[in-house]
Amino acid sequence: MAKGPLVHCITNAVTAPFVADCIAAVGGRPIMAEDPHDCADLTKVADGLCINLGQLNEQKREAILASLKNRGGRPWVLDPVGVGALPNRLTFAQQLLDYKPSIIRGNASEIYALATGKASGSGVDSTSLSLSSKEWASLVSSLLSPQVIVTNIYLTPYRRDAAYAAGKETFYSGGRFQMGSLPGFGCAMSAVAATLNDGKRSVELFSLSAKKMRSVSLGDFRANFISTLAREQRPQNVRDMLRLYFIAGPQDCPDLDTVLQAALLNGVTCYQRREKTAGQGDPKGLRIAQLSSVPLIWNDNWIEAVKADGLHLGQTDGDPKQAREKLGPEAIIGLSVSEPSHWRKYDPRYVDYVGLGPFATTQTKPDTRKPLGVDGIRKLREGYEHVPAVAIGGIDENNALEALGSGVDGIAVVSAIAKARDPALATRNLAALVRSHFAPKPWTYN
Ligand code: 3NM
Repeated sequence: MAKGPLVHCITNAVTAPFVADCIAAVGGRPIMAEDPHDCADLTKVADGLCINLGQLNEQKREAILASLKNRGGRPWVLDPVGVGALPNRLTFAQQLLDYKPSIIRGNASEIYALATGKASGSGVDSTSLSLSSKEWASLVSSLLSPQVIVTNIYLTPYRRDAAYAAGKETFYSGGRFQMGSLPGFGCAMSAVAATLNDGKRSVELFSLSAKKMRSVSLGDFRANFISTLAREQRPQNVRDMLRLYFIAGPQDCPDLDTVLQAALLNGVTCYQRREKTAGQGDPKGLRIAQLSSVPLIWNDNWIEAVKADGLHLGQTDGDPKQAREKLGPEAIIGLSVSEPSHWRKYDPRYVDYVGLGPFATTQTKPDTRKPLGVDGIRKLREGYEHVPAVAIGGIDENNALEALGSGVDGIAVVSAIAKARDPALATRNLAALVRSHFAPKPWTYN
């Protein structure tokens, strides 16, 4: 997907291209700067930071410290490559713990060394350690990081990875043998964790993707893995995009440019341009939308959609298959669904999400049907709960949480922002409601 998080990754040359491709596959934009001056500047604008100690040298140490000293409160991931075998790296990695990594990802030998100060590995690979689950939990909690991922924590009876997060341990089957034989999968898992700001999701994605690749040979494994990873993560990225979906065109408010700027700066996660009359020029606001990090989707305008991030189709707006062929695999394609028969046009190969509505009475689109409410949305979605979906129609600050209670991934609004007396405030209030609905439950370490 376009316009994902900018992820600064200091990593090793052996795996850098693969790591960069994996960041891109899950929707991020990789930047692998290593000059200490670049690192200091970059850390201020990057959304994610991954520090990997592979091929450590003097300049890299300086670059790493410049990044960490300038990162402000931004989360960062530590990948202590090779500390199980190399005392020099281990000392440095232990110093880096003072900068409080949000996520640490390493193999069993590396995490063991980092937590105990004792070397245990034979290289950058993992050595089998016969620690009990309880011993691991205690070692990991001494690192005081919100999430710790240990790959190859148990090599027998089969390879397993573990995530320690929210005071809990979760195991994942650790993928195909190729992931152990080819270098780069651990480094890539750390970088994906930095992109998604979630180590647990990263290890889960690697496990899911590897399971889908049973018959791939060693030589083709990396390339296939990148495609599989992208396919696995895409629906989640679409869901994140749907959280607060703003739709508007010149017909919805006299000063659309100003409203759009307010919406983009205050928390909308997607903007759909919906013009009742085509060809209304290229106003300033639209250019801002193109430049912003928020995806821009056109409603039924195939020509403009080519230059944007995607297209939304009503039931009478044309064929999703043709849209996919024309716009390509990266484009985000949405479809309106208001009654069960409308699912006939839905095909997961072509459509990324659906808009379900109207949720409540709306003045904005006069030809809508009877409002569906929570029960109607649930019923309409039966059998299609896995499809990313946004509720639309008559949603504002008063009923946003009710609409989200129907199980959708987000809310789409026109008038709640476009006609608000203070569009910036209305956006902030709606964004806060959406965040409160999707906020992870609080947790503490045992
Ligand atoms: N589609 P407001 S309702 C564009 O039910 C649109 O498919 C709908 O505007 C549908 O947020 C709608 O101002 C208008 O109610 C939503």
